[in-house]
Amino acid sequence: MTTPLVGIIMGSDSDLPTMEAAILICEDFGIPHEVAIISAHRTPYRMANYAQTAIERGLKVIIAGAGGAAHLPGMVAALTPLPVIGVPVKSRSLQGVDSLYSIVQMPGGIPVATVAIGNAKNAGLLAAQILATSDPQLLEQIQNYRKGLEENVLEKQESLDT
Ligand code: RP5
Repeated sequence: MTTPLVGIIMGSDSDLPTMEAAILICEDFGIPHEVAIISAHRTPYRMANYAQTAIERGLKVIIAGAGGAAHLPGMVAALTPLPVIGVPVKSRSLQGVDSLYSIVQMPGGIPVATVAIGNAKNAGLLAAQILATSDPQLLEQIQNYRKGLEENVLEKQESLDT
């Protein structure tokens, strides 16, 4: 079995539809990953155990999504020196602004790289780019992906011009 390099965790199974985009990026780039529901509030000891054993289990990056009082990314970042990417999940009452503020406002010393509300796709890509700093093959895949983005824009332009 391949050791997961990216841990994709979320506070609730209700976050899964949002976090699917990060899972998809890992699948598309062939990055070994694992997915877990871990709540900072409902399962705090599970969260601590996950974060504290992350390095010894071989993880290189953690993507953590949460909504509302979104403490999961910050608490995990406090418990491991691995890079943590936070995904603010759109909440029912405040549309995810609460999640964004909870995740992005980390105190100096314990960073969480925070993407836009609901943008788990960029979290997956950022994780891939972090891994690509020591993986030339993955770096090439990312460069090809970006070429694809560029070609897509140019094709749209061409169809406007014709
Ligand atoms: C957070 O509370 C989760 O990340 C989720 O976004 C939010 C609501 O959770 P559920 O009530 O849907 O389980 O911990």
